[in-house]
Amino acid sequence: MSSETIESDELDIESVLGSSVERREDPSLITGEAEYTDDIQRPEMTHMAVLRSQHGHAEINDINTSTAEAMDGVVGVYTADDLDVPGEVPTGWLLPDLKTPSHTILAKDRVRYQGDGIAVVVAEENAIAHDAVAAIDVDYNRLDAVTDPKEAVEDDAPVLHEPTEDPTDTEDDEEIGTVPGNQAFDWEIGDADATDEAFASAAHTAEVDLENQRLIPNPMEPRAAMAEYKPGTEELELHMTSQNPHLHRQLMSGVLDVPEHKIHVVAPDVGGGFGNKIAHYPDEALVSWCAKETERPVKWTATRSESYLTGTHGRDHDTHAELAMDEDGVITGMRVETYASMGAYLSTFAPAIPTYLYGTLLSGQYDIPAIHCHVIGAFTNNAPTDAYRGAGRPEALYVVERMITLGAREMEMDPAEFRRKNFIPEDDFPHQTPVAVSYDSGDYEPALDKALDMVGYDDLRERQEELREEGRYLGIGFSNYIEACGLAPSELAGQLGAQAGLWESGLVRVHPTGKVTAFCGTSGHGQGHETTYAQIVSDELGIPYDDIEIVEGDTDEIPQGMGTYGSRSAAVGGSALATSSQKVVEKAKKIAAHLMEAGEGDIEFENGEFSVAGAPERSMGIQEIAGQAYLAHDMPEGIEPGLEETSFYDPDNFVFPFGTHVAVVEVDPETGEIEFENYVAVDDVGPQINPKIVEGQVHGGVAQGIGQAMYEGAVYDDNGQLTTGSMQDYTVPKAEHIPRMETDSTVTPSPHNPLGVKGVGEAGTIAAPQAVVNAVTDALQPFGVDHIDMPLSNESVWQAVNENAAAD
Ligand code: MCN
Repeated sequence: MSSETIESDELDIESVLGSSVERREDPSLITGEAEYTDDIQRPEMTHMAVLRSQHGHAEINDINTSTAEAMDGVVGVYTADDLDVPGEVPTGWLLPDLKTPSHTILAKDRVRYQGDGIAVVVAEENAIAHDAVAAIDVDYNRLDAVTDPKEAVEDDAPVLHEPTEDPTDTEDDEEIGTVPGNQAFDWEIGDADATDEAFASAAHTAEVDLENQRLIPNPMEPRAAMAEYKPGTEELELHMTSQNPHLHRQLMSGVLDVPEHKIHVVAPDVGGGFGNKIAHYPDEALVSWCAKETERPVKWTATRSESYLTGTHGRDHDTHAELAMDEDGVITGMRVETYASMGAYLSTFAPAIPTYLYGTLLSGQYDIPAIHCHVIGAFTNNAPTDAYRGAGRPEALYVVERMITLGAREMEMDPAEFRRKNFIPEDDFPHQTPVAVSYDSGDYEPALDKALDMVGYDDLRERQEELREEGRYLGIGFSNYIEACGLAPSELAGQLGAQAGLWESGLVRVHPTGKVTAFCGTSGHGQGHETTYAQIVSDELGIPYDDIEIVEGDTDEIPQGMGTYGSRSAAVGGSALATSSQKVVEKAKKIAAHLMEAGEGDIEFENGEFSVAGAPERSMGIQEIAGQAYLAHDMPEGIEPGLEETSFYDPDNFVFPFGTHVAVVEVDPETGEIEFENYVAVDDVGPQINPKIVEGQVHGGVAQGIGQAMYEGAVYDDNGQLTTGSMQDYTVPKAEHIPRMETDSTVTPSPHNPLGVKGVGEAGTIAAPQAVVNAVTDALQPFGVDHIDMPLSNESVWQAVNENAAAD
């Protein structure tokens, strides 16, 4: 179901929420008016380039910067010895036995991944800075590297970081244990004994070894930063490609030891993030330090190669998973063991991703009585991992949905019916899973039924049989995904190790003219917040959409904020704006009652009009009230002038969107080629603020999920060299790779926020990979192919067919 967009002047205040109004941010983005960080110019501005390690693992014997220093146009060359940065790259999420190795802003004696920063050059021109970097001579002593998380924790693996004392041991323990050098953490969730019992009494089991390959995010705009230091006021202004400017301000304050109120972070137009622009990287700290040191504005923009090497990567899991079932195909247990690569150092939110964002979703849409998940996080000689669209949840749902498909195969049941049989029943919400989270709401069968109907399931299965007779292999793959998003609530996040709250702030200011500026602490970078937030505020205040402006991404304008990731903006930021708008209406109601000489209880509010109950002719519009609120000649007693309100919204729980995606493919066993016949996505994200934006988010997410399933994958060689470090070697999915998509929805509101909304930004990416892999293995069932690791290249599909000689 595709909705047509409408123009803003066609909007009707009664239906502004739920209308597919055109994205208001697009005209400037598509006509070149948008201003990205790299577009910013300042008088006397200099440019920074970073010398990065060419080796995956090496000691640094010597760095000779003399040639670079002598080059015309070079302002300064700095190594770790020159930097007097008090802090290190911070870790924002702690686990009980987490090892947090030192991560200095520039590497000192040793580099641990290709791309590790060694020195910086500040120069009058960008090209000079890069030339000077090339002129720096580093004497390395190469060391053996390890790039696989499972191998990294073996005894004979090259060690990246020294063993440390086990932080969970206390003085009372008889012996203080040590955490081995490459082990970042050893974490588990669920009930191991109950799971063992489920397997001991299982009538049927299924198991699989699978890799969730390392991915490299490719936002259109690479990371960039421009810093300006004002010695007079000791203020630092930092423009940067940020998904969370307030968090970057807070972390930067600690790293540089500059008070937070002296740092002004601005995220101008940001060309996509997909999680890649959440973390605190060394680079923005370097730019800031260089600006302070040189007392000149300094700009740095990553080259595409630098983005590949040093932007945080995603996924990189090696997993063994098992499913236990009774004789009727009822699931009784699931056991998961995962090795997760952290890369060379801990990135800001990395510890949370293969643990709390992963293990807690292993129940999927299913009523599984016993689950146990064990994750070992390992340091490896690769770029650090962190959030990448979905972050932990795609990895979890990939495991769940592959296991469910293999469970159905073991039971010789139809995969849709096996799913239906094991769904959490609709009357069992809120549903407490055995892996800590409580799903607030859900109703899984309608989405499945709709998807089955859309693909014409019964006919498809018949056609599959007929085609097999002709030697053609059609496959149907299901993905019944769930996700936990709307990242908040602070109390829960705190219990799980977050070093920050996860509320969101919203400020709604109604000007004396009745026009509105609303400020939110989220920071959109492609999601259409200026449109959807204006829809929310317009609906709450009854003020026309075109009279409402949205401001995000500037720490001086917006009181505080937590940013945009974890599909939290609609559920948490949107709710903060809705709550502030409601407070504005409450205050305006008091003023209206006073001005109309009526009791407050007699005032009704609808579509921006306050009227006296039973006397509709006595009414005042909210925009008129705003004028009176600032004129302040006749205010009710105890009410201050002005009309603006702020909220810090902090919900009780995550939100849990879900859906059914179905991929239909034909696989050629002779060549390994996969051709899409159909892709159907039925998503339940609660009420949709803007169905067209929701559809766009689903399309984009599915495209990235198909990218993972079929094309993408970072490849490091044994020395830690990234062999897929460019767009030529790393296939980013293009329009021609993406099939026709049919989307539809069901609506199960979340009880946890005033809008009932659930996030959509990551849904497609979480859902799509397993839909594709399940479709391809379904097509190849006659060849006995149970599993193929992603990406499903023609070669790997062909090999799987030929390794299994079971063709009939
Ligand atoms: N929305 C809606 N109705 C709902 C839910 C959401 O209309 N029921 C709208 C929202 O108002 C918002 C958009 O859909 O305009 C996405 O909302 P939400 O799901 O809250 O996600 P966020 O805005 O917090 O965005 C983060 C999410 C993530 S985590 C990644 S990664 C991602 C994604 O968004 N990165 C993106 N989508 C992206 N889209 C673009 N263009 N670029 C990225 O980098």
